[in-house]
Amino acid sequence: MAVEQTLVIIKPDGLVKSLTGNILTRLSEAKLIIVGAKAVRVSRELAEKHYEHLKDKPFFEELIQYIMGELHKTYRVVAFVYEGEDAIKKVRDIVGDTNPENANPVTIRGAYGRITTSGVFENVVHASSSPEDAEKEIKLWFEPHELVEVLYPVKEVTLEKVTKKVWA
Ligand code: IDP
Ligand code: MG
Repeated sequence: MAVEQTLVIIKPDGLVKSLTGNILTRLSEAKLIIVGAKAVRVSRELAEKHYEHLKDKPFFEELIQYIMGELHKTYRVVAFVYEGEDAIKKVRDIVGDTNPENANPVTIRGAYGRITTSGVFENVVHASSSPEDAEKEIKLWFEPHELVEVLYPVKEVTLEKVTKKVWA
């Protein structure tokens, strides 16, 4: 077994249902460590890149609206990077099947997910499903300085005329 990283996202339905504490408690049973965590307002660009592999599906547009928070009028998600032995499978086992109707009731999705009348799977959490996906997703959602470890090779760039917000 190898040490792996995996991206976990508490989706807007998980936040609306106040499930953050419950989800983190369940994930803690996997004995992994958290190496990154933040609340994110999901842009359309981020949503479309994250779900790029599903862009030809009939539910794609609704899925984008779901992860952006449009369906729940809750425009944020909470993202975590977990690390440890066999992290991807351990987290997926706790999270459960993609379709909440098929998911084992003891899993997070089985307990708290639902299918909307228009057919999108509201399944509370995202979890990476392979090492390749995990790397792609972690690089998409986190910058190197937001993680407590250097997970992937980095390079230094010198930026000129950077405009950013600082505390007034
Ligand atoms: P995963 O989240 O279990 O890895 P993916 O196939 O990567 O599943 O799909 C991403 C998300 O798209 C799912 O979590 C779910 O919200 C939604 N989704 C996937 N397949 C379907 C479907 O057949 N109908 C409706 N929504 C779906
Ligand atoms: Mg997936």
